[in-house]
Amino acid sequence: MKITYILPAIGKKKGQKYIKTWRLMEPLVISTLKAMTPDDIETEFFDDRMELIDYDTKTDLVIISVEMYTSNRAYKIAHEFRKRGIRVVGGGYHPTLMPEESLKHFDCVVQGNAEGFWHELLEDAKNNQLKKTYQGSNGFKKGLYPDRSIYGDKKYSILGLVETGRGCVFNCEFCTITSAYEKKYYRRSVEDVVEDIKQSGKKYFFFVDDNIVADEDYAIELFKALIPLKIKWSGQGSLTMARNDRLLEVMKASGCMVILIGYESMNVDNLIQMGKQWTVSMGERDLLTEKIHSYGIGIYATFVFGNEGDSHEVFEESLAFSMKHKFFFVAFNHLLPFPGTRLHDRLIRENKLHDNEWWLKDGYKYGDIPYEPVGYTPEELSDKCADLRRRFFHIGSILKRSIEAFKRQPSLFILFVFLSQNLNLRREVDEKLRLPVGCGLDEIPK
Ligand code: B12
Ligand code: SF4
Repeated sequence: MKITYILPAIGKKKGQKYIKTWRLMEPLVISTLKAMTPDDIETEFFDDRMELIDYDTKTDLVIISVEMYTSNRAYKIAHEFRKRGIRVVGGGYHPTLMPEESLKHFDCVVQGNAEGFWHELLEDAKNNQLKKTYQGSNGFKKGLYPDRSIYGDKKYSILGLVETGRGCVFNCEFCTITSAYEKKYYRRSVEDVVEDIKQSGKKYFFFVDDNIVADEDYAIELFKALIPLKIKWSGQGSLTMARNDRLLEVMKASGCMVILIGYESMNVDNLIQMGKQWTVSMGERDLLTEKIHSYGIGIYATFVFGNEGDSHEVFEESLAFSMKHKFFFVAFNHLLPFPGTRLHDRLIRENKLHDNEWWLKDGYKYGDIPYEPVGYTPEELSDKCADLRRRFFHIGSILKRSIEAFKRQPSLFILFVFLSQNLNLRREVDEKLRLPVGCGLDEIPK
């Protein structure tokens, strides 16, 4: 039997074969699935973000990993294969949260993590008895490490992606993770994380956990175990980490360069509405931010706009706060009602969505706002976010912040990361904006 893995792109501009960008991150989901696949099954992989898919490839089963943004395109890709008589399995966050929609487009839909059923699914496929749905369990499988040989000669960024935990104990209204993992957090054993890092042969890592400090005792144990490996890493975590000096100390010692923190909003009412009031009180924000910087750790700050309390001042305050702290990177995102989240349900109840299934709408573009925000038109909200990004990633701002970045972490390597990635994010502001989500597959040879 032969299986073909596919990682779909969000969409491509008309006539565009590839998404132009800096080296893309490796797709950990594909190497994780490959690691569980027995050797007697032949495999191949198309990364739709950087190459054309061969729809006429000789294969028995197509495996597509689907996110909300890639769902529309994934369905079109699935259709092309099914037209050729090939069975297609869809899994990932979107099918997990939207199984009924996904079943309209795939022969088989899987929910949750593949570890629980992957062998059963492959056996069923071999015996022509593929079921319509499979339900995964959400924890880790002991001793399972990604098999990166599936990437072949595709050129990805030097960062190795590694999981240390799955899910999150918090319950923010807009968040897919908490919906998919039902507010639970699953830890991976420290030995497995260390072994994964060793096997990758890499030096620089991105820990993909949504909140790497969700369990502070575990995080301390993990960071201590990373120290002898002498790696450099970045990850994501909540600002609450700054209340724990011991945690920051071992985090830095373990090689943490940059940590992504979701500040989300400068407006407390917005935080309450998001279910994120647990973060910190407003006065504490500056102190905790400075504390993290004082340990020589850079911050990638993210904000979200489109909540009811987002007056003009909130936009400006967020930019001023970001410039004051001279963050390593920022993301000024617009609030998006991802399907399967409490936010999506609320906006439906309040009759604010332009289309309940907005992500499938033809003509929907990256950056479009699919609801009526309070106080702005959807276009104004989208433009305001783009404007903040352009100002933060202005050359003058990059240069000013680079001096501070170097003072905090006096290393030429980190300065290189800072400059190259800030320039990359600057370019991406306009490159990604208005990318047609799930656009037609006009690159398929007729
Ligand atoms: C790394 C990452 C990125 C990287 C991309 C890396 C890459 N090459 O894939 C970068 C930084 C570029 C990125 C960008 C974005 N990301 Co991102 N990203 C992640 C992150 C942190 C880790 C993904 C990962 O590798 N997980 C580890 C793998 C092993 O887990 P997994 O994907 O869940 O796969 C398991 C199961 O789901 C299942 N499974 C998955 N697919 C399939 C398929 C089949 C057939 C089967 C059987 C099983 C199966 O089995 C796997 C093993 O158990 C996740 C959050 C997270 N913790 O997962 C967000 C996440 C996937 N990203 C998200 C978003 C929104 C984005 C952006 C849109 C952000 C933005 N505003 O621009 C962009 C667009 C990405 C795109 N598709 O082009 C959302 C998606 C939400 C949704 N409903 O779809 C997530 C969930 C974050 C969040 N908190 O909401 N991202
Ligand atoms: S803290 Fe982050 S991962 Fe956890 S529920 Fe909130 S947004 Fe989601």
